[in-house]
This record gives sequence, C-alpha cells and structure tokens, in this order.
Amino acid sequence: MRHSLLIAGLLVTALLLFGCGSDKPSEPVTPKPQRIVVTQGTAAPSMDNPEATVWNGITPTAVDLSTTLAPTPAVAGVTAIADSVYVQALTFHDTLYLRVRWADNSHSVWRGAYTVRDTSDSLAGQPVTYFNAPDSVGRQEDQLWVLFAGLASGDWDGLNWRALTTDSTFLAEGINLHRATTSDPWDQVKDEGTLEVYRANKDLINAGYPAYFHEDTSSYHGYTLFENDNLRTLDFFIRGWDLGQTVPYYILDSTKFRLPAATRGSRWDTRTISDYAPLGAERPEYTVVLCRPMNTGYTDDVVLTDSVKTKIGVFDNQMDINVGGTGRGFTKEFWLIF
Ligand SMILES: [Ca+2]
Ligand SMILES: [Ca+2]
Repeated sequence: MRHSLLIAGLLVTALLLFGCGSDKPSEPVTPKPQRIVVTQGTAAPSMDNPEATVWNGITPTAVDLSTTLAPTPAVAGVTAIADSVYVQALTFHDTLYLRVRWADNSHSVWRGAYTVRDTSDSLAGQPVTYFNAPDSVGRQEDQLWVLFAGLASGDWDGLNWRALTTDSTFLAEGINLHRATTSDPWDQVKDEGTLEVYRANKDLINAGYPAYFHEDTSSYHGYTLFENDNLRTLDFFIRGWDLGQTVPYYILDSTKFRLPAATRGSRWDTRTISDYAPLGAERPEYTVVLCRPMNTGYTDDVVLTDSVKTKIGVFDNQMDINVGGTGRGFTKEFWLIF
C-alpha cells in the first residue's frame, strides 16, 4: 500500500512539473459560432421544385434550435418544436438561395376561419346562414424567419415565410426586427412597399361575416381563397350549409410573384417555394427554398457580401415573435460565408 501511495505521489508531482497546460488559470471556452460556407453554384436551382437535384450536391448543415434562444428569450427549459434546422446555401450570379428543412408534426395553418353557427332564421322560417367570426386573427401559422445582422440601425433584416398567408403566393415578406432598447420587445417593421399578397375576407357592412365565399360554397375546404377563384359575394340565403362548416379568413393573390421585382418592391423581394412532408419522408417536415438578390439595392436590406451573421427561427402555429413557448425555436447566430 505504501509503495503504491509513493508512486501516485510521484505521478502527481510529475504532472504538476511537466503538465501541458499553461501557468494561467483555465478560462471557460466560448464555442465559436457555426460557419456555413455558401456553395458557388453553376446553375440556378429551379424555383418550381424544392427537391431540385442541385441541392443533392450540397451537404445540409444541422443548426441547433432552442426555445431559449430568440430575439427575446423564452422561459428556460422548454422543449423546442424541432431539434435542428438543416441549412443549405448557394449563390448563382447575384442571388442567394437558401434551403431550410425542419421537422413539424402538423401542417397547422391556423385557419382563422368563420364557422357556421346557425342555418335557419327561426322567425321567418327561411334558410339563413349565420357565422361566428374567427376568435382571433393574425399570423397564427407555421413560419420560418431568416434574420441577417449588419444593418447600420442594428435592426435584424428579416425574411418571413408563412405557411398560410405567404406560401401560396410564392413569396416571403421582408420584415425587419427593431427595438428601441435592449429591454424592449422586438417591433416588426415591414420593408418598403404597399403591395399586399393577402387580405382579410371581411364584410365591411356585416361585421363578423365573410365578404366572399368560394364558388363551391360549403363544399370548399381550402385554408384560403384566391383572387383568381370564382368568388361569390355574401349571400345569407345560401342553402346546404351545416353547423361547424368553415369559410376562410384570407384571400390571396398568387399571381403577385410574377410581377417585375421593382413593382414588388423591397417588401416582397424574396421568392419562395416549399414542400410539407414530401412523399417518402421519414418524418413530417417543411422544406422551404428562399431566393433573394444578394444586394437588393434597398436600404432596409443587408447587402450579403463576404459573410453575414445569421439566425433562423421556426414557429409551430404561432403568431408573435416576442412570445416564447414550445411553438417557437431559434438558432444561435451563425456565419454564412460567401
Ligand atoms: Ca405545425
Ligand atoms: Ca427587402
């Protein structure tokens, strides 16, 4: 026993004398931000298909998501909606293409729909359809946020894709995040431009009623109406409705993405294409491709040059960027290297 104690003592002495550490006390190591090198493409990826073969040649980088990392941190210890986002990036000519995938168990676009609450006028004995207005209306839907740092104002330059109100228009909305002081919530400031790709389906005279129905009336089950559908105006005497049936709250114009970029302006300068749970996928997930000029020429957008600090957020059926919880996950800042 004494012999082994002696050997142990010698070992300790040797480690102290010849150890490989420096004399300074060890400092906690801060992990460096992740880096994703942007591939220089030789062709533009198709904006018709999020599964275009060009993406097969670029290894996706997994970036951790957490509900505790956000523009405004949420309560610690809440499980994120997905573990990671998987990011691929390439440039072709003057355009950045980003493909982002993440798991989401529900293609949950909060429908903000009107529901039928009555189908007859008991006094007049006539078939009349009465609706309940949506409980609350807003961006309660699945969302993707890509945020770039580097604006002189200190704001985040945001690209906001939403599964209900922008997806079918093949566009993401330019929305910068601004706050006056570090303790304020983040304000959303839309990029310049007045063009709307979606509008509320609200009757101006009969508050709480939809202004338009799909031509198929009660047999239409879509989440949204489209400008180019044959819409019919409010008609209380439409027959054939059942209690609980719904009328969409949003009307979308899916032709706006074909307008010249200058007409779409800064607010709608990001094209998108998406897929939810493609056939053969092992798990339900979103795949969203974003396509934005590296230098849009607008002062509310970061010029993407050598490298840019980036942050990604995904929302599961949630509206407010400042509200934490299980429905909202963000990455730490990482570098996109051009
Ligand atoms: Ca969802
Ligand atoms: Ca913009």
